[in-house]
Amino acid sequence: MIGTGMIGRDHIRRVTDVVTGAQVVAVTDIDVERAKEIASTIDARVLPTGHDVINDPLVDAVVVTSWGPTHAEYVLAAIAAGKPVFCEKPLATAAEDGLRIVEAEQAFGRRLVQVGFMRRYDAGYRAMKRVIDSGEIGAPLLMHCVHRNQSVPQTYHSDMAVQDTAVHEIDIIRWLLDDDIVSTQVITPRRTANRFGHLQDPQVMLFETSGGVRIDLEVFVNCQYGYDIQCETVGETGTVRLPDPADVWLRSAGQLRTGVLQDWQQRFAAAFDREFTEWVASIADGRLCGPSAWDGYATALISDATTEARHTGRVVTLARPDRPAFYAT
Ligand code: NAD
Ligand code: ISE
Repeated sequence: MIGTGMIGRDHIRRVTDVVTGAQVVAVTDIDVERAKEIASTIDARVLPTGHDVINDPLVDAVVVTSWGPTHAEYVLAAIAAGKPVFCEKPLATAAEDGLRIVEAEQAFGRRLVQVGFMRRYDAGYRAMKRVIDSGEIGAPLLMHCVHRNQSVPQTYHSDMAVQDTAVHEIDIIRWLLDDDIVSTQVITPRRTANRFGHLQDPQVMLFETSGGVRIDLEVFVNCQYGYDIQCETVGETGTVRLPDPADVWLRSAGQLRTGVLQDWQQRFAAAFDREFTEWVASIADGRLCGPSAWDGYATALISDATTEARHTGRVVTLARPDRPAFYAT
């Protein structure tokens, strides 16, 4: 495990307590005390750097949960070592690094990389995909998406609204519609007072796929009230939308109310568990089948174009990249 911050610790707990067939044997973090603290609870070794973890003879597979800009370096090193690597999103914070990864993996000759797009393992998104694929709502025409976080730290900057946050929607849109985004635009409304001064929050992103589906996405990462993910697909003869996470309905003091989840750990806990269980099983089978380096690269292309769209205020178009046969699903 490279990076023992919030999600690193959550995945360490998952590998240790939930998944069978895997054990965390080595961890690292540039914050050594943080790495030592978690290592002491699971009897793992603390190694000086990510490269020491990757090249350690006891390490069969690598999980990268450090900050986004460090991902590509570690994924490339894992490919060079011939070891399967699970990389949290984003695979790369610049598309040229994503391209280097897909080229290195193809040169190696076998899939080694899986990207942490866990929404593909969420029961609600899976049900939505079944409905779309069944043709029950006719051809999809529009999607309305909302991605709200309660708050973000000062280190979160405006480009992260797409690189770190909207990248989840970019991936799930590609997966749900089996299509790519070829046009992107960003609209910047009045900023919330509940943000650090440097941040544009909220942002509205407008995408179009090569098949002409139009998508609006609200990214609002300081919404205060909770963690709220919404998605509705509008087709020719019907619509399908994500269910809200189940919670009890409370009738009390003249009110009827229910709770809103507060963070991604709660909202996607079951999806993360399934993602890791299937990833470990696929390594044992010798056949990785989850979100690929190509998915990571394709999302980075759209993410870069969206960043350009916000910086220039223009609509940015991009060509649909040709997926190599190596990444055929
Ligand atoms: P975090 O800041 O809590 O943790 C990141 C950790 O990485 C820190 O402990 C930091 O010291 C360490 N680190 C940074 N550079 C390093 C390096 N070169 N080598 C080793 N350690 C290094 O951040 P987080 O919230 O845990 O996010 C980590 C990654 O996981 C990000 O890419 C983020 O986008 C992703 N993430 C994904 C989801 C999801 O829903 N799938 C949720 C949260 C985070
Ligand atoms: C974080 O890294 C995640 O991946 C969360 O799912 C997302 O909601 C949040 O905005 C990101 O910063």
